[in-house]
Amino acid sequence: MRQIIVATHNRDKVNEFRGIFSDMEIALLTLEQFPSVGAIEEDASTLEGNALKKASEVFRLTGIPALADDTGLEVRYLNDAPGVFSSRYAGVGATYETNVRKLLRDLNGVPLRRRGARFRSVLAFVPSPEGVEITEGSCHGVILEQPRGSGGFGYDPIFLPDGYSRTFAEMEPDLKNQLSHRAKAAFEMREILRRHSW
Ligand code: ITT
Repeated sequence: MRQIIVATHNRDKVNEFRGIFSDMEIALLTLEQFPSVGAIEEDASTLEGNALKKASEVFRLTGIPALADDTGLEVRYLNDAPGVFSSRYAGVGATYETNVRKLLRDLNGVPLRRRGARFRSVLAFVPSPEGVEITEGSCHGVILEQPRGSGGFGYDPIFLPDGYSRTFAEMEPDLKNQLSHRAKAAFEMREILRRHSW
């Protein structure tokens, strides 16, 4: 079976990729199986730059075709912040909870109609030094005033996708995996993976 290594240290992302690619004949390896691959600094100024850096570095270190994801939550009222800084919005040592709390503080008193936001995921697939593939997906919604639900991860409890009455943290994982930013970018990537032989 063909193998891909998912170039992330985030287990929640790995779980989602397992769901999204479950019907494909591809074995997904993770960085847990390659402890020598340490943290990769995300110092690019764009999601594209960081995704490409993570995938290229993991491919270079393991020799296995690598798939990376860089995701940002862009809040219109905050001029698209936290964006590329979504994982460290609350500063050094930020957690999902402290990031959510900071975002709710920054939006304190802002009415729902002005709390529009979108998640944006960029995926980079590096199967060889020359063959780089990039896909992107986004999902629009609003940032609620209070967290709701215990599923998902990150900002999911405060993100209500447009057209739905449940937050990403309140819906079944399968539903998030059909309509999310990551799912859309991954569906496009599936077509690319089908065409590739390695
Ligand atoms: P890697 O770089 O190792 O992949 P990371 O957690 O640092 O892991 P990102 O920089 O792409 O990954 O993610 C930014 C943050 O955005 C992440 O830490 C979560 O807090 C949040 N996030 C990403 N995807 C999300 C999703 O589908 N739902 C909710 N929050 C998400």
